Amino acid sequence: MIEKGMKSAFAAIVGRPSSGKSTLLNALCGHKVSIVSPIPQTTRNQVRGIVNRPQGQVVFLDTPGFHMSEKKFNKSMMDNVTKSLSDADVAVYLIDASRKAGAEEEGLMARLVTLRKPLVVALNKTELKPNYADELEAWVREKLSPKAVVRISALQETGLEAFFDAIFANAEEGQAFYPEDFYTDQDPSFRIAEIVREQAINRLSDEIPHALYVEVADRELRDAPPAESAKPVPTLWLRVFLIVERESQVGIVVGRGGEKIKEIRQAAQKELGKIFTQRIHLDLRCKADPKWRSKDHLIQSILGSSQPKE
Ligand SMILES: Nc1nc2c(ncn2[C@@H]2O[C@H](COP(=O)(O)OP(=O)(O)OP(=O)(O)O)[C@@H](O)[C@H]2O)c(=O)[nH]1
Ligand SMILES: [Mg+2]
Repeated sequence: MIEKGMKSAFAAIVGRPSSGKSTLLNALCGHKVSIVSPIPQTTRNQVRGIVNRPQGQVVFLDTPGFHMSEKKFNKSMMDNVTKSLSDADVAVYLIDASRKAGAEEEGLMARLVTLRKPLVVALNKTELKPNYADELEAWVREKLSPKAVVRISALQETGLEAFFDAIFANAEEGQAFYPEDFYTDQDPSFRIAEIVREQAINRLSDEIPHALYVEVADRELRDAPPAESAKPVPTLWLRVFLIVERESQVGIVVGRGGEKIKEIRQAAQKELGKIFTQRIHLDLRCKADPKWRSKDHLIQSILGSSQPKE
């Protein structure tokens, strides 16, 4: 039964790479749901974040940054944008207001023009100076006739109340999709792989962040051997691989004397400790899988659903 006046909606957040979609999702949910980095094309999957408010429930869908590319992997990533737009009741177009609109903006706009769904535009990074919010707002109002345009800073968490009001104003009355205590529905292995990937890409540069995927090879809950007179500690044992495209990249990820991979492992272990209640034991290794980005079965498994399999 639908409680009177309660609303619910799926809202897809789309925008070009690095416009701040994942930062916004995390700010809306109040939890780290989606990984963030300064490197474009960080998000590869549809990642769901659930928000419960007095007005009802919104399931936000984070998506990969929209960009034009002929590469197989990138094209499949863009299928996740298309799927999210089709799953959504409301579309959110997030624009980095500290930059002028470019070709990617035009390409995305061409898709949004034909979308028969309510559209809310959020101009992000508005705390930066100078910014192009005024001209971007005039441009989107003319081209897309959005239901609302709001100015926000996902990083500083400003403008979010007006943003929520715009979303709920365009949501229908309906039942919650998830229980109230859920803030995401990600499969635990997906979440672990993403946290490890985030800590790795934030410590690597050049082509490596894009040449990387993460595989959780083993995940087991065990009682760690009790220390003298202490109770056994529930521990999540993880064996995880950082997989790159070339043998020469393995050396870079591992670093001199194994320093780099140790740094990644320690940082990932700390981040995972914030999410899981168990103690984390992370065994992290790196290997190469040449040309993985053009292998269909891998693309499918890496870019497939972030939710548990039925
Ligand atoms: N100054 C400022 N930086 C922001 C803001 N929002 C996000 N950022 C930064 O922008 C960079 C990209 O943020 P993400 O949230 O990863 O961007 P994204 O749109 O999810 O990127 P992709 O997943 O690659 O498409 C990070 O360095 C963020 O800290 C903001 O409101 N102000
Ligand atoms: Mg992202």
